[in-house]
Amino acid sequence: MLSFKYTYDKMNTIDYQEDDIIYALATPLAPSALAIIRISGAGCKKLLAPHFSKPSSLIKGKSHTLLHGKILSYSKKETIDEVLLSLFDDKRGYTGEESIEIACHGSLFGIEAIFTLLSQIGFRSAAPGEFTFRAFKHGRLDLTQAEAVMEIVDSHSQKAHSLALSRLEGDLFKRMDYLKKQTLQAMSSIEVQLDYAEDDFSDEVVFPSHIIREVKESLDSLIETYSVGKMYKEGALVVLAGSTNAGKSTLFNLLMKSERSIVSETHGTTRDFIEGHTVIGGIPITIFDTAGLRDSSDAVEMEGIKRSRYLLEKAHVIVLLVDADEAELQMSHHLNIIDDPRCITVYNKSDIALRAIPEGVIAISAKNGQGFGKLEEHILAKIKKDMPIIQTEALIIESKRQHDHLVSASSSLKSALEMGEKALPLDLIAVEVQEALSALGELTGEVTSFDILEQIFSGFCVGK
Ligand SMILES: Nc1nc2c(ncn2[C@@H]2O[C@H](COP(=O)(O)OP(=O)(O)O)[C@@H](O)[C@H]2O)c(=O)[nH]1
Ligand SMILES: [Mg+2]
Repeated sequence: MLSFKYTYDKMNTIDYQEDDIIYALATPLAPSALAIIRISGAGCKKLLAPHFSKPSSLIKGKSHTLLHGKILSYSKKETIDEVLLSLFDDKRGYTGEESIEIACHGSLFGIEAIFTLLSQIGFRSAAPGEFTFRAFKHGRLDLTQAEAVMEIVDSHSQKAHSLALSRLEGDLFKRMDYLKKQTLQAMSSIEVQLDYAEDDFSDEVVFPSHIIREVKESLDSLIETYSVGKMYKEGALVVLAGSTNAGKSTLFNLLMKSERSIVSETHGTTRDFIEGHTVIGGIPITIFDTAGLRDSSDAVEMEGIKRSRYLLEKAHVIVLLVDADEAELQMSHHLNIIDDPRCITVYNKSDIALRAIPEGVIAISAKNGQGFGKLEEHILAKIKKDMPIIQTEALIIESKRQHDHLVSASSSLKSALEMGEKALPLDLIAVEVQEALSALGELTGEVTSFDILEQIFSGFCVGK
């Protein structure tokens, strides 16, 4: 398989065959009912036609239509598979090139056989992200949209998915485009004055601070959304901790909605930690059920406790579970955890508690689910505690690359504003405004080096 680096190197030289026809499996390589093989490049219909049961229908086939038929072997003597082709013309479809999507049966043997045929007729297998790269090259997508494609593929919750989708639809691109135009307007107003000053020796300069301030504020509010976007993308780590038999494994199973962890009256049952995944309030959550924290002479249990402590360090939220009837005693063993701002103390076994549960504490029954909704709300509130409050409809970013360019643009504009206030010469200010423009241009991919492009696209899966 070609690496993307190779592709880019080729592209940098005259050698690059941008009109190479590329192919890749767009669905996972695993036995399944259907699989989709993507093909892109000028002339692909004509080259595939002799190996398709209805060659002229394929050649004449209109964009965005389906064609049912059979893929034939290179010798045309055998049928490889019965397929459905989706056809796209040049400048249409995902890559902006003539392309075909073959929906075939998801047999590994069949897929391999089609791949062999495609190589035999001169197509080459695509590098990771190469389809999206071509879409980017042909101006079908800007860089923020290309990244959104990957973000959609990687999303683990409905919220992360819909945020990425809005970026793919160009919301971020449009916002950036507007801010760039505003910055450019400020830049030209500075430049005009610089030219004018040369002729006229006029020293009455007008620094377009209002535009620059407005752009900077917009950039800053986008920058602020990064921590939120990152949370929706990467999710949060929640660790269940507490004494043995507090009911951590029972709660874990409740959160997982399945009997994943062994629940037992025997103290010290959970030794290794168990990891599970769920979604709370649109945020993907990784939950760890851990070994109960107690002094033990058992080497395996001690190792488990050591791992529990390690996880506690990394957690975004610690749920400290205590048995309602033994709450004070158990809490006295975990004072260091209770004092931690990430900790939520939860009284468990509310269903059988003999003692009155104090007002205001969070009480649940991990066994029958009582209080579970409230607990989820508390977990969510803890996760969001340090996150800025953002309107539900707001545009949110999750890419570190985009974040860093926004920060750099904003800091250049900040310098420009400060220099403006000190009435420093306009040509010095122009340099800062120009820097901001370049950072914004890099963000959308207008002025991005091949190294950066390689880094971005090679993170994609093959077939995207
Ligand atoms: N009645 C009742 N029993 C519970 C509850 N949560 C856990 N248990 C019981 O307490 C025992 C210890 O539970 P487990 O989840 O293994 O505790 P862990 O050691 O903290 O993981 C088991 O017998 C559970 O059935 C609860 O909310 N109510
Ligand atoms: Mg347990």
